[in-house]
Amino acid sequence: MSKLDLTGQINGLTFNQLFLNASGVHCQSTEELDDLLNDPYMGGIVTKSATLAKRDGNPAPRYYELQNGSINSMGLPNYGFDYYIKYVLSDHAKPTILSVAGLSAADDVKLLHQIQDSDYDGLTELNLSCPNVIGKPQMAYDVDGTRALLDEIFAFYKKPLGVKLPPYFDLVHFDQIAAVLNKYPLTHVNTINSVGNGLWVDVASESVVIKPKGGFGGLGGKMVLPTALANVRALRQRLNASIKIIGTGGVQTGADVFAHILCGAELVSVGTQLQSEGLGVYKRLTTELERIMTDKGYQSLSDFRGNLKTI
Ligand code: RRO
Repeated sequence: MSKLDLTGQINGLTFNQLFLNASGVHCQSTEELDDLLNDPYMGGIVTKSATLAKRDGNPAPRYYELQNGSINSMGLPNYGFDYYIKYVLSDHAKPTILSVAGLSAADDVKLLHQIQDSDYDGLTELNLSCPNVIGKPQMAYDVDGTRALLDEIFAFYKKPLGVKLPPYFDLVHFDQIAAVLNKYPLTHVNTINSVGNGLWVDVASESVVIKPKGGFGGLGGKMVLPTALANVRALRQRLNASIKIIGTGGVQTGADVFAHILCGAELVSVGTQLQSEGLGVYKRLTTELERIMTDKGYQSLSDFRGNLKTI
């Protein structure tokens, strides 16, 4: 294993390796979550976003691998909140992040009340950015709605809480969402969720490639790397230093991981590439990242984290 320091911290909690899974990939069942926890190259795990009740999600086909990424409209298939809180409440050798996603703001509040009233003191991440629940907008694109929701939550919620954000594309929107998030004692933001409502066309069959929503779905993988890096960087430049950033999106190589850290990510999560390559991805990425760090003479992520140069 590594002689380099690949650790990160969120809310004083140390992750001994920088890698997480992106929520949604290989994290729906306890068996899958155990696989991730048993991988020595992973720093911690994120659960599939839990809703109050179990959900089957959208009809298949609902995930499709593209040449340069993926498109999905899973529709929040998960075993329900009780299943995931039971899992994170048992003893694990690594930090866990319990991801939760209400189907409405009222559901979000109910989920967080249940965590507040439970024995779970670990990290929770409120998913404000699922693009695939039919008829439900992505909450974090509504800045005033996000402020109202976080006001309601932090009136009673006293445990470590972060949020999962959708990608933003306008510098004014970065300013607006950061100004709201900076008002609350958030532990972290996880950026980016998939780029919502892309569409892929299979020319041979003259058809869309996933069934839900007439083929529209969230984009991930290589094609979203520049968007992910922009969101990590722009939010790192705007958020309070106490709010750490989990960089998610577009990681295929150790160089991509290095770029996320340079933009300011504390930890890095991998989704599409985990789905296509399988669990060996974290060992490969660690080896590639360590090669780059060694060549550059860096011993720790903190030697270059956030130090992106401009010209
Ligand atoms: O389950 C999904 O369709 C899904 C979720 Br909750 C999410 O946050 N992001 C995504 O790309 N798919």
